[in-house]
Amino acid sequence: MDEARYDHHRLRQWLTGRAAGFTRRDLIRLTAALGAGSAVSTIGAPGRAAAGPAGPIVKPLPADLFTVHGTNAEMRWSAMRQQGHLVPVDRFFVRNHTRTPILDPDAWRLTVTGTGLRGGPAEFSLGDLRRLPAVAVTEAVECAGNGRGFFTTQQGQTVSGTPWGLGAIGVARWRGVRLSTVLRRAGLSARAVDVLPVGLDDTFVSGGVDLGPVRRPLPVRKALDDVLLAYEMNGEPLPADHGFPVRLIVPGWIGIASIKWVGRIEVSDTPLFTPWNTQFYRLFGEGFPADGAPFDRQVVKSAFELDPNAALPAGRTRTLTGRSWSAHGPIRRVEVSTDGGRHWRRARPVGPDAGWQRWEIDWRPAAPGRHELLARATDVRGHTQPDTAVHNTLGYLFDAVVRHPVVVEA
Ligand SMILES: Nc1nc2c(c(=O)[nH]1)N[C@H]1C(S)=C(S)[C@@H](COP(=O)(O)O)O[C@H]1N2
Ligand SMILES: [Mo]
Repeated sequence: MDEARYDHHRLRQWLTGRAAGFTRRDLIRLTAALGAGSAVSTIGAPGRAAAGPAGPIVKPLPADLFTVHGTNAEMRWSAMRQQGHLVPVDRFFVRNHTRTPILDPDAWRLTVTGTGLRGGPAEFSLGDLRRLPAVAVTEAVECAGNGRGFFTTQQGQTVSGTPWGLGAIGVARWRGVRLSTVLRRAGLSARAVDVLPVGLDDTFVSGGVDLGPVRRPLPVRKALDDVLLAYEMNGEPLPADHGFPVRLIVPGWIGIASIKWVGRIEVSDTPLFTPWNTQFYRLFGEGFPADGAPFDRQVVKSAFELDPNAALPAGRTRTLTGRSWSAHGPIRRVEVSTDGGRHWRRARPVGPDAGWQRWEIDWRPAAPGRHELLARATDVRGHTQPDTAVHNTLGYLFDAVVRHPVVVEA
């Protein structure tokens, strides 16, 4: 079964009450009464250190590297111009529902529990995980709402959520243990269908309702495929803001799947529901089902390594650089327009395609004034960035070509 079909199947089970006798009304009632969803129990704070950080994010957020949106920090694309393939930690975007918790790695434990195990709960220390076979991957983490701001600024539409530009993505080298290795050691049963990683950060309160800890179920098929429990990022221990001591990395899927500060994993023989796969991270609005359309994967996007309204000198050749990416496979082609979309030229690929494809193209702007740069990528499966993204009320999956303004100076 593919991802969308699985989600449909899961939703049908839920609607017909086969999800452990747990209905949508139960979810709403429980959420209101207990301040938690179905899978929440006592997720105390084992390993949580006494004092938290002063702000929601621990690392410095200098204005030349980040744009801050509340508890989140977006990478400025100009900060990647002189960089290699990977995004250094000092400029990697941060998406926090609440705030970065400071966890004690010695006290930290990963507990694996649930009806999808053959036996009782299993527990792993950080040392236990480090002794298991390690794998490393170069993968993107990208927020489902990356580019959301362009629904408004470029398409004149209303959406809710953080008004990200294109900087809610980063590519890093992640090292850790396969989730499949840990689940099998924990005694995974053949009847398991869903895997629910639960974060150790504060519970998330939305509209006055405590929705419990950040958590979103994964089908067991994905969990056993290519998901990592990562404890290193770019060759260093995971930084606090990115999930120390251990986070999930779920290749190709929207950022919310890659739960940070994971403390517990519930494995279930019935489908699981949380606000993060029912209320959020579904496509709502005109043309979508009332329950919302499910999605897990990212779409094709491109960005120039320039600030909006960057100043470029007239009459001098400039190498424009950028990156394009798709969750459906490598990028096959990137076309760039320097005249607002009238003419297109092929950009030159630079380096490997892993997480994203870097590219460059020369441009000699003749006339001073305002110009619009456009980059449009096509992936190996033939997905090309459209002129307009499909509107949805929560502003996910903005894949349209972004019109990037620059000012050419005499
Ligand atoms: N526990 C926990 N995990 C989380 C989140 C969170 O707030 N809490 N945010 C999610 C979202 S929405 C995204 S886009 C990614 C962001 O990862 P980063 O902050 O390392 O860039 O983490 C995901 N994992
Ligand atoms: Mo996200």
